[in-house]
Amino acid sequence: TDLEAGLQVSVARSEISVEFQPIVSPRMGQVVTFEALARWDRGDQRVPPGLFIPLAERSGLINEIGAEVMGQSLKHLATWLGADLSRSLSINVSGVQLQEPDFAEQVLQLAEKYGVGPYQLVLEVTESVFFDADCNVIKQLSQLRAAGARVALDDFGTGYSSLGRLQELPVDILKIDRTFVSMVHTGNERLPILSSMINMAHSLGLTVTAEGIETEEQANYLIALECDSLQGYLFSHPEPAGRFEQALKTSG
Ligand code: G
Ligand code: G
Ligand code: NA
Ligand code: MN
Repeated sequence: TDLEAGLQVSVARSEISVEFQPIVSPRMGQVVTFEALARWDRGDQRVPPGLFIPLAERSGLINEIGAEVMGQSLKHLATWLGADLSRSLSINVSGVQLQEPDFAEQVLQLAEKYGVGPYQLVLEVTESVFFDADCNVIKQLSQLRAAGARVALDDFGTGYSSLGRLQELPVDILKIDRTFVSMVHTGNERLPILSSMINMAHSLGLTVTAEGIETEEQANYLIALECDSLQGYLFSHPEPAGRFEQALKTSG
């Protein structure tokens, strides 16, 4: 299609960029890490990732896009580590990338190239990467975890996994999907599903991040449930790296 041809051209010209969204600690809102998010500006129009990522997955371009995102992200992380702006980075990984037999090796080599420790990386995957029970997916994730990287289960609660199945998955962090967070509003005081998810995750030894925090009320609610970190427009929209580096300079 036209969009697919356009994406191919943009990838070849290295026109895919990356924005970063802070993930903060409940204590004083300190930034603990950033999530890297791919951006495609087609001329002066930004194509949403929800549109071009699935397209890239079908055409196989996702491998090149993933490598580009990983390279740009690690380069920024390397400078941020030096300036103590962030100690780690979360990167979204598609199930298609995890089907490559040398995916883990490539990530570890890139990390080494930029002087980043594997333990400073979080790979975000969705439940769907586990559906096919592809041995290679588990193998790649296990290799990364053995090297010290962490795996986050993204958009949790929107797929088909039960809380019970969590136990079997090779993950370290649970990211609660923003549809659950958006249920937190005045007049909706009791949300047993949220506390169940967080308690279950904690009892399995996982760390919990809540996505899509837009109000103080939502932040306070999730903090009261002992959520470990928070992400959302309340703290910051995704922004180009320069925006955070600027803030670092002005804060001295
Ligand atoms: O940034 P935004 O909310 O528009 O992202 C929409 C979706 O695109 C999210 O589900 C996000 O995980 C996905 N996405 C964004 N960047 C990347 C990327 O670099 N790789 C993959 N695989 N998915 C991404
Ligand atoms: O699927 P994933 O969790 O990777 O999606 C991340 C996307 O969610 C990003 O594209 C980002 O723009 C979007 N996002 C981040 N914070 C918020 C928020 O507080 N509210 C809404 N509606 N979207 C958010
Ligand atoms: Na994601
Ligand atoms: Mn995410």
